[in-house]
Amino acid sequence: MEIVTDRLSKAAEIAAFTGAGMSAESGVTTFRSNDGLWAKFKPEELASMSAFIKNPRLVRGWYEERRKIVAAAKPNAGHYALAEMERDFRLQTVITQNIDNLHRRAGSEAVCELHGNIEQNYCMDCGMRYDGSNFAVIDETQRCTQPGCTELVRPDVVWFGELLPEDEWNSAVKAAERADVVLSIGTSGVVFPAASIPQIARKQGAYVVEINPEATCLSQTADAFLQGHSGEILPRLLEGLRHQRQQSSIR
Ligand code: BV8
Ligand code: ZN
Repeated sequence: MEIVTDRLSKAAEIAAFTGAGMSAESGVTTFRSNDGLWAKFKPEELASMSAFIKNPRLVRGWYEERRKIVAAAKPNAGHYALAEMERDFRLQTVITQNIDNLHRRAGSEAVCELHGNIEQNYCMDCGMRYDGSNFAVIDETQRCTQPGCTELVRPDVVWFGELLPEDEWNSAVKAAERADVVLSIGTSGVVFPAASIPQIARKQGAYVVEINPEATCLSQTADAFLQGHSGEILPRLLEGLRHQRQQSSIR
């Protein structure tokens, strides 16, 4: 832990790359651990355009259920630690695969949402946005209510087989290429191209730290592996940074 804190205190730029494990302690189930969301369904069955066209009601029901879990969830100590690292230290960007908005709700400002945001929806034809309160206007058929438009309204998330939003992806790659240290937190590193972010950073000489209770396919290429829960490890790293700053100000 000390070596990592030391690296973080010396870094000119830090980036965080987060996955579903980041939100596990907020009660938002992950995708691949045994109680994960996918455990009940196969990803292509639900998080894909073909699944949505085939059975919009099933896919909408799944997102409705997850939206409720996310709405009831609160950012955990890990989210708040990253927000404070952005405010008081040199964390430049949070690159997240998560669609639960918990980083922003914890106060992080520079957030790249690679896979979209579950609280946002849009009409597949006219593009009309249905976010938050006005989402309720869509009746059971979940069709657009704009005059003359009857197209389906879909969640503003990236489904399997869909391209990631270009701006988000480009800013994420830029942040990874500039970072001296990357914290890869709570991700199994299975979903691409997002999972290539730590490698992109490493190729530019970044020091990559993995934070996860279990080893993953990213572990071999990480420079440090902090085994444990992000809600517990990130506040300790923040504490260490504060302590180092205090020490250097006394000297
Ligand atoms: C695309 C939004 C281009 C929807 C999601 C190579 C290159 C490019 C593409 C591919 C490729 N190989 C395969 C592909 C196709 C595919 C893919 O990667 N498939 C996988 C399954 C093999 N990729 C795509 O389709 C992507 N698009 O490639 O476009 C293209 C387009 C057209 C034609 C050709 C090419 C789009 C992928 C986006 C899918 N959308 N989410 C929704 O959420 O409903 S992905 C979904 O998985 C979530 O975003 C999730 O975040 C993400 C990744 O999972 P993780 O975050 O890692 O979560 P997981 O549960 O797996 O792991 C949690 C970890 O946390 C575990 O390790 C656990 O130990 C740990 N943990 C648990 N508790 C804690 C903890 N860690 C810390 N603290 C704790 N307390
Ligand atoms: Zn429309």
